[in-house]
Amino acid sequence: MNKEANEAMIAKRVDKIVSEARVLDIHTHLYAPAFGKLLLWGIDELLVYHYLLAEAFRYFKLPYDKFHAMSKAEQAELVWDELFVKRSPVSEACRGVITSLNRLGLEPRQKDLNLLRKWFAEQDTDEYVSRCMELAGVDSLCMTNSPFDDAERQVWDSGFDGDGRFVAALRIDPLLVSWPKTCEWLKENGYDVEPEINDKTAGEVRRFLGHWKDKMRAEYVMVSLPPDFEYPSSTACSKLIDAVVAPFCAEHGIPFALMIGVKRGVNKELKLAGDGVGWSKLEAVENLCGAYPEVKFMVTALSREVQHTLCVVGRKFRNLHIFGCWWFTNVPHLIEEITRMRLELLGTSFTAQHSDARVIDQIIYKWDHSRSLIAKVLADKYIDLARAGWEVSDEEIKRDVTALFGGEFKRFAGGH
Ligand code: RAT
Ligand code: ZN
Repeated sequence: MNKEANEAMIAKRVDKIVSEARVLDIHTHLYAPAFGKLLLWGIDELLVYHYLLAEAFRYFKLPYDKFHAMSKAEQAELVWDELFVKRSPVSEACRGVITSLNRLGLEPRQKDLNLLRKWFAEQDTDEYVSRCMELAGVDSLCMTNSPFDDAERQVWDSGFDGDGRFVAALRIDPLLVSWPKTCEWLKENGYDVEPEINDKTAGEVRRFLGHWKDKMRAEYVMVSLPPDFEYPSSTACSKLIDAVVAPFCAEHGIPFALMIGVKRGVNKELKLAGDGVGWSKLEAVENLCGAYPEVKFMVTALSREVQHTLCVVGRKFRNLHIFGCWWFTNVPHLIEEITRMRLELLGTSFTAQHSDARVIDQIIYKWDHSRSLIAKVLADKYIDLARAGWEVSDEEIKRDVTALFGGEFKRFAGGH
């Protein structure tokens, strides 16, 4: 085979292997069917996704509160009209709706949404979840589980038996970002804590985390943090990491995931869609990884500008696992750029993507779109290797893709 034909063949082989690879989606906001209404799906949920609302509000003329007071169906109709009828749905979040509908066998060009609504209403929840997971090639996925959320806590307290496809992750934002309020809440809920983070308080907060880790069978602890997060520092967040979270994660051997760079509430009128981004100080990650070599840290960063620095930090610390193209970086040109950069600096020792899906149907598009970009970048890398004198086999490609799609996370979290 001549060189060009061989290279075209490599690209084809990679594309096939990546498109068939099974995924462990390590960060979503999805719930197992047993969580009832907390599991979101269907056309209205797809259209009121906060990624789409941020775009639709650029055209809406009505006051924010008027929109928020509308029913979900009415909101979905407004979004559909502005983003899909009056304009072409070229943005990543809009295209995602089209991909998901299309892969479900539905015609996306609808005059009104009622036909689609009728179809979704006829689906059996459990079968539908399995179908979305099958179409996305997702074997299992991590939820985001907050013990501070009343609705969610009720499900855990009423005895959720577990669902092998849905893995729990213990989310602790209120603990680290609003300590005074959370301290009060813990007190009201039977924990003997004080505003000052002394030994007794730290022990009680660790007891709280232990209770929820065991109840949820959580596989990691996670938090999202602002761009100005610093460690070490005199903040309650930094003190709680030292006194509670790091020792807790070390004792139980579970990772601590930090999602860094979100500026919450840049425009509060937009509610969930109103968060922004800022450049983060990744010295905090260097300091944490250096201070706690026995703790497994997972990090994703929200701004494009710090992705290179994050890769370099990853090269320095083996107790750091870098994952996903998060939120505003989950767009094609950045997935391609970031994945390429990571492969060049870290080999295959990272998790290429997580979906961050909030609506189960979204896993179809999120994984479809990411797979084709990851395949493209990987093919380039194997072609470069072939040019250097190393022909990769199908088995080797499969091994590498498995690593990028959850295998490396398992190795890192499992410690073998
Ligand atoms: O991507 C999102 O949906 C964001 O709203 C956030 O949930 C973010 O992913 C997070 O986990 O904080
Ligand atoms: Zn998320």
